Amino acid sequence: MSAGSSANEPAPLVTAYVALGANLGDAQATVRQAMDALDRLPLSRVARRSSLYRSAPIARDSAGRADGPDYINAVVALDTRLPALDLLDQLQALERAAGRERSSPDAPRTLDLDILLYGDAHINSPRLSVPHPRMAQRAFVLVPLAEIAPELASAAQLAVVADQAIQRLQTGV
Ligand code: PH2
Ligand code: MG
Ligand code: MG
Repeated sequence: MSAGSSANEPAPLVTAYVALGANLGDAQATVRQAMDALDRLPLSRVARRSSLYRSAPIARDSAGRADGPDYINAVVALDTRLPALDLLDQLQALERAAGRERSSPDAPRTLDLDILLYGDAHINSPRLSVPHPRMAQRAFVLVPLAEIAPELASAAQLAVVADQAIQRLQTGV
């Protein structure tokens, strides 16, 4: 039998890293609730959660504009047996349930859930690029990632985004 081909075998367990972001409504509550919702996804468990962080909106490229309130961001490690595109379907369903409208790439959003890493997979499909193509340019991704997985965000990578102001919020009890 070839590896991974049997319908009877469970899919392999992978640690995925998911970035959470919100800047409309009660963003802190939305991000905390989304962490709980991720833990309830089928075949999945949240293994680690970062603190919540606050930062000003950052445009996806120099031509873009990112308006609106400050973002609340966080990163979780998700142990999952969902294939990457099934995980993406689940994340998009959670975004829709939170009232997400897809107007433009940098538009304010009630909830954004991005797959940063899916094990050590490299994925380039029309729907999904992993590792996330912009993660290395964003303090709001690298700083919470470094908190829960320091081996995945080196000091050199963090130094590249050190000019981006980001505030770690006090953890509630
Ligand atoms: N997400 C964006 C665009 N800009 N800026 C911050 N600070 N945090 C985000 O999550 C964010 C952003 C598009 O996904
Ligand atoms: Mg997204
Ligand atoms: Mg995003």
